[in-house]
Amino acid sequence: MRTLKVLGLAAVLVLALGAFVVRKGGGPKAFARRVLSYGASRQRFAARQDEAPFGLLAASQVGYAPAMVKQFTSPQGFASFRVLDEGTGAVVMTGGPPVRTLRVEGLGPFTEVAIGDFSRLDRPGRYRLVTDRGLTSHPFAVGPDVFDGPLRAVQRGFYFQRAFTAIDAAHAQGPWVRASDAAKAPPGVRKGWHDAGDFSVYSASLNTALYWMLEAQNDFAPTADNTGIPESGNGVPDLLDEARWGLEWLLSVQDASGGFRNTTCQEDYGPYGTNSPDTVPPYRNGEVGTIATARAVGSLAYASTVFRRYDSAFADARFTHNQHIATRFRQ
Ligand SMILES: [Ca+2]
Repeated sequence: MRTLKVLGLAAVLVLALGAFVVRKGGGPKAFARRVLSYGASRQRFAARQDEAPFGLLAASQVGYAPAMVKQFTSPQGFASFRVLDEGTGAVVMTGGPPVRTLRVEGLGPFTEVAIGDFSRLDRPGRYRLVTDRGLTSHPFAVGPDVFDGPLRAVQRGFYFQRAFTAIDAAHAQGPWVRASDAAKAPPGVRKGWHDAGDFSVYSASLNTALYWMLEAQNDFAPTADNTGIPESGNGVPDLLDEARWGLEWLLSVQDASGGFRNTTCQEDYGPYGTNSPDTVPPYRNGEVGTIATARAVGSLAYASTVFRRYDSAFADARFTHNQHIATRFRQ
């Protein structure tokens, strides 16, 4: 009798789970992913705050480095403002009227916003702004390390977008794993980053991302080799490892003419939100194009200067060679 009860309970549970899966869609894999991400979803929901649009002063929630220009935006004018220490409530700075106003569109009833400046606050800490008319900001940080977290998050985002590879549990550091989709790539095509919604790989967005990665490396030379990607710990800054992931796609879509392809794309797309690396059909090669080739030449030339310090063979043998071929294509 007891066994029957347990079996009955199990059957009810299975039916309930089945109904849940059917209702939410996506099958057992998607269901398992939802179960694994339950904790994070709950945490996000608990942190959610519903606020009136433009009901607060807008201060950077990323924070401000001590020496940088620090400004906030107010939906209404003010004669003065104070900066309060978030922990003690003490006034650490007072400021005057807006340094400028700005005409704006698309902000509902607001056609003008006022900009306040508190650049002279350079002591690291956590603060809040209050105007003489009583508007306040969310708390924000001033410190030399305020960009570390967001930078890491952006870099991690590129890792999760990697194409034609598995995202494994060790590096996902969470439930967002998937099997390799390398078998769906056209012959010879490797790596790159999937686009946001349709999972194709595009020359335009990939080269734009490459430019900013190389620019960041060139300007700031971040050395972090521990961001949790498969290439962490190899002695090369992880930002460059990520850039190389995009560059290798670029090199793999050059055809015999020397020109570069526009995309590695899907034949057709399902409705937005329904495409996934698991379900899309195999990819096909996009066309070779003049603009795509010009973009590639620019990226490869820039990359050859940035990579030389770390991998001169990669910089010289591949980039310079491919650049020459592509230059001939353009002529
Ligand atoms: Ca590395």
